[in-house]
Order: sequence, then C-alpha cells, then structure tokens
Amino acid sequence: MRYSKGKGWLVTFLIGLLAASCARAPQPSYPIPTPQQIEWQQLETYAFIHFGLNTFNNMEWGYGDTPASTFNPTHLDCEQWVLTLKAAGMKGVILTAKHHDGFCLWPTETTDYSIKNSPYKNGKGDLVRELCDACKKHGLKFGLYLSPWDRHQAEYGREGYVSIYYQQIQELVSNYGPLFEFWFDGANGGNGWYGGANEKRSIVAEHYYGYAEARDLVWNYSLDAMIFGGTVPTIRWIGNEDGIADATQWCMYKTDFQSLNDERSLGRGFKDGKAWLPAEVDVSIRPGWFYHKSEDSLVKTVAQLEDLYFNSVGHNANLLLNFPVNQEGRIPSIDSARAVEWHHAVQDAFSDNLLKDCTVTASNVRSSRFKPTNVLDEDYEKYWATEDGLRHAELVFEFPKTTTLSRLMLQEYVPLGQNVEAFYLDYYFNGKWLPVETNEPTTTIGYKRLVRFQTIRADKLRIRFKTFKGTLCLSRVVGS
Ligand code: FUL
Repeated sequence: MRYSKGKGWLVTFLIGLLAASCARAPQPSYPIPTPQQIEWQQLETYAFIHFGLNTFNNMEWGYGDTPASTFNPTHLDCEQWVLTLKAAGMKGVILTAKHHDGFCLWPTETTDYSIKNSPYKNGKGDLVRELCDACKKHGLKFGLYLSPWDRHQAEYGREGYVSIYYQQIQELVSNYGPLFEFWFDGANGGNGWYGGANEKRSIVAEHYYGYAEARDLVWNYSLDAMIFGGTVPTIRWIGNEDGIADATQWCMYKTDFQSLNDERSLGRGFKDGKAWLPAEVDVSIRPGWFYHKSEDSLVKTVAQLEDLYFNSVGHNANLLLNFPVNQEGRIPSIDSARAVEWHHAVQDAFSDNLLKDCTVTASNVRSSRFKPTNVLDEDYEKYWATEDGLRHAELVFEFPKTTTLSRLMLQEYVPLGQNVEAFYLDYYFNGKWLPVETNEPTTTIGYKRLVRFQTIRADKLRIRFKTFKGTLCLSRVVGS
C-alpha cells in the first residue's frame, strides 16, 4: 500500500496514538482481591446492632439462663434503626441474630429459647425478618452475627450442638438473604448454663465448629457474603475493639489459625502475606456493645468518631460501628444525633478536592491512558500508572494560586494489588521545598489512606512514592 507523504505521516501518527492509548494495563501483583472483596471494601462504613436479652438484663455476656419472657421491647421500630443508620452514612447492617446467651431473635425450629417465647408480638415476632425487610426497603445491605458459643444449649461442647448450629445457619441464610457478611464471633469464656448443667465446657474452636462447612452453608445461598472469623475467613479482625487499625495496613495476611488469632499482626497485616484478607474494625459508639442506661453520657463525641474514621477507613480498613438498641427497641436519640453529625463532618471534609485545578506532573507515566491527571478523576477505575520495574515515582501538584491544606486522601488501584510501602509529602512555598508534618507515619496506602497534617500554605504539593512489588497504580488523590 502506498500513501502520499502527508497521509503516511497521519496514519503512522494515528496508529501511534492508538497504541499509546491502548497500552497494556500493568499485570496484577498477587495476592489480589476477589470482586466481592473489592465491593465489600468500597462499602467503607456499616453498622452493627447488638440487641437481645442482654439489653433487658443490663449485661454484656448473658449466662444463658435468663427467661425468654424477659425480651419485651415496647416501641420496637426497625425502620427507625435503618433510617438513622442511613442518615449516618452506613451502607449496611449486621444484626446479632444470636449472642453468646443463645437467645434467638428469629422463630427458629432449633430451640425454644427464642423470640417465639417472648411477649414481643405475643410470640409472633421475627426481628431478623423485620430488619431484613427494612434494609431491603431502604437500600441497605444486610448481614448476620450468629455466635458459635451458646451458653444456653445443653448440647454445647458435644457433637450434637454442631448440627444445631448448622441448622441455625441454614434457617438464616435460606430465609433472610442475600447477606453481605456473616460473622462467626471468636469469643468463648467456657462457663454457662448449658441446659442447667452450670459448668465449664472447653472446645477447640479450630476444629469443633467445622468452619469450612459452616461457610459453605452460607455460600450456598449468599455466594457474595464476606466471612468474618473462624478458620476460613475472607476478611480479618483488626485485633482490638478500640476502633484502631495501624497506620501501616496491608490487606495481605496469612491463613494459619495462629496468625488469624494473633492480635498484634492482625492490626497491620503482612507485607509478604499470601492471602488477600482486608481488615474490619469493629467498635461501639458507646463503651458497651449492648445498651446500658448508665452509658447514656458516654456516647462517643463527634470528634472521637472522626478519629475513629481516620483510624479505620483512613487506614485501609472497613469500619463496623455498633449501635446498641435500647429497651424500647430504638437507637437512642443521642447516638443517632452524634452519628449523623459525624457523617456530615466526614463528608464535608473531603467533598471539595482542593487539588482539582492543579497542573499534575509525574516522574514517569506508563502511557496516555494512565496519565497522572487520572488521580483527580472521581472514577476509581481510572488510575495513574508508571512503567514496570520502577521502585520510586513522584507526583507534583501545582496550584493555580497559593492554597491552604491540612488533609489528604489517597487510593491505590487495589484490583491489581497493594504495592506502596511508603510515601513522603513535601510542599513548595516562598521558593523552597519543605517537608509536610504529618500526624503519623506515611507508610502504606491500599484501598484508602487518609492523612492529617499541620496546615500548610502551598504553591505546589509533592508526593514521592516507594513501592515494593508490581507497578504503582494510583487511583485518587484528594486534598482538603
Ligand atoms: C465479641 C463479643 O464477645 C462481644 O460481646 C461482641 O459481640 C463483639 C462484637 O465481639 O467477641
């Protein structure tokens, strides 16, 4: 084929342009998340509801002998819970369908120790149904907590209990799905009522419950459900109930039972972990998980909740925030007011990206498809990527006019893995580069990292990245 000189140049140019814009995306750097894990991580905040006999007993760990008739909420309203939680930015709810005391909030066939034998709706109530329906109606995801430890069951500790437990799972997953998360709590204090035996029963959790089978029961109905706890989790506990994930926070982890229970390692993950097990931070808005009147004055303040958010979502972990429901059957107004105000504060903090009008330059660009300005695009799927094999890269944001900043949000494109092990921030003002004084080490990023720092006035902001494997893929940077 022959082209005139002018046309040949044009064709070559167009082919070049096409090649550049279609340049291959970086190879994944394993381990990487499943699509379900990515979707789960994007939820960021969702609620726990602890409600049951403990609410009426003023206890945290009922012994298993409180009469079922004690359960008697007077103004129960699951829509009030769901609307409150929605206004507080929660994307889903996980309910304690059964806590350690063994009392079931749905009319199970497995035991009489349930809502069936309580005055609530004359024994015709089903709280799991009510909450599940309210979630569907208002667009929240629904999840369940079913305590493996059961202080009421006579068979607990023997083989018979395990099939009761499986049947309970079966009833729940087949009637109230789809579930986005299933919680296998790890607590076990040993002693309990156990059908009147009043004794201590010890089990070896790693083997007794048969967690792989339990997980399969959940997945038979809710294939996308994240599994918390047990021996085959798809997400991991953060190792404390204070609402704190370490600033260095790897999604990678180890799957042996010892590591899954090692509170120190859980807090930060493993850089060289072979499994993708992102962290969940569970914490209550009050000191206790269940409602206690004496804690009405101890609801976390908006400032404390903001800290929780920066220490969980801001540290590459999801936040599971617990709301104790009171004896009336409602989330107390003080808790809802705090949570809603906190949500607005957090939203406002990052709603206006002060970097949006910056000129962005990068030390290296893979191709035009992976251009540095992608980090200003709200679409998570668009990211800046470097060429392969580099371990250092930097981005410079030049402001149209001097700008005041005190926070930064960064996101790696984790579908291809987690890669950054440190980043350094400097700003340019009055003709010199100066280091930004951050409130914590600027190490990992992962799905989301939030950093607060001494307020700066800057003409430029520079971020230098140190990666350790794979290729740097940065999806978002927001300054505020
Ligand atoms: C713990 C339980 O013992 C607490 O009561 C609470 O349910 C918390 C979320 O998990 O292991």
